Amino acid sequence: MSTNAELFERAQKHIPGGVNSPVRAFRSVGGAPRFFVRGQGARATDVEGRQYLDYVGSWGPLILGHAHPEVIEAVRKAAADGLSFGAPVAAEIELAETLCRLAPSLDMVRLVSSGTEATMSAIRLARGHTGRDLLVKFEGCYHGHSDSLLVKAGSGLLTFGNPSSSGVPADTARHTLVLPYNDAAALEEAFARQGDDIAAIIVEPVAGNMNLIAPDPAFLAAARALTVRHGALLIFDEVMTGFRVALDSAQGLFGIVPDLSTFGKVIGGGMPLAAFGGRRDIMEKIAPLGPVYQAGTLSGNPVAVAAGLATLRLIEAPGFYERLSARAQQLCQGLTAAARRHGVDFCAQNIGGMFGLYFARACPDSFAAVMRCDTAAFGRFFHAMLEDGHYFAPSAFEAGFVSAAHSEADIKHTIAAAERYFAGRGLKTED
Ligand code: HOZ
Repeated sequence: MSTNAELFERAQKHIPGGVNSPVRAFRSVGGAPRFFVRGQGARATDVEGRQYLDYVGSWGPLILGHAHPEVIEAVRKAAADGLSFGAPVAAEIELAETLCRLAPSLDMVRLVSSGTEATMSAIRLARGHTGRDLLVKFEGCYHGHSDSLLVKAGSGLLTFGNPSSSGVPADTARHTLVLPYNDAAALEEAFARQGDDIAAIIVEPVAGNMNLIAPDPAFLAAARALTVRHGALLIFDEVMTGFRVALDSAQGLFGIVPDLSTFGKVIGGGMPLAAFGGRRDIMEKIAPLGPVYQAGTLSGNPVAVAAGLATLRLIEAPGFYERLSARAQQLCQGLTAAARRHGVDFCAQNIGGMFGLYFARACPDSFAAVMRCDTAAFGRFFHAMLEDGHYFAPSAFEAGFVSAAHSEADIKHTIAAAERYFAGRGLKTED
């Protein structure tokens, strides 16, 4: 049997950095990534046979935990009937109908295979619809890895301190205007200056790729009002928040109806599936109805659609989000209280089933504030918890996730481990 370290060494010979997505590489916390062999409920087991309570959940999709029997059964059944047709299947309609019924802004949706495809296509559509090029995004927000979006982005780019990717043509980057998150005044100024050239604002309605930053309601309201006033579109990137913070997603939770939205993660139940959608008059601009082109061989893949439908059916159960939120809140309040008892500058907060952990006295409300958190203290905490069997995201700039499979006892177990750590290491962050 190979160890994690051995597999990591082998992986690096033929896979850049040994991983197929940079934030998995443990670079900012050090050490070898865990190579997982199986997951069940709230727990995942690595190649060395060590079991972890999993607070990453595949970076969000696993809202029901690992290998939920109904999801696995749906996948098994769909797979037995054929993996792909490159032609329509009836289940795609059911998924589109379900998404449109649950998310307030959706009249129509197009299914794709990844969040990156969804955001890239939504932006092309916004540009095609408005006939404008300029896109507004916010510093620290991450919307996948298409060219216009890799400017001052979050997630792996922030984790590795290189927030704008090389390889993006300057001519593309100049069409992206980057503003501070949660700053309604900066948004007002930008629209006063260039409002009639702006095709769209794209925003994570809860920022989840620079750790978790809760939105200021006035900021989201300004984004909505300004886009309406200037004939631009508002795109909510709900790849992370969709069906994660509430059954009607962040747009329902905050009562703001965007023109276009993107979804991923939860809607695929762990399979590669994402979507973009919105107002009918805009969505009808997509080929074959309109001039904006978008396509994909595996779009609407029947196995992924089956996993998504099974997941969506289960999260519609009454009380599902109340229980999920209560678990995430139990974790955040418990960790914060444990840290405070031992004089550690730490806090945590959740919105629905997603949460943020910060080595700081107060939960940050901006990119600048999150950058002041103590990342070295996070790294030490991360490794201590990992050693004890609690798997958090290997970066101080990613949100965490709780699933319906996490029990009250699981959360207590994690809080108790953190308390032991805080008791032994009453680290104070520097002012
Ligand atoms: N974009 C994801 C984090 N926000 C990471 C995806 C992955 O590494 O799997």
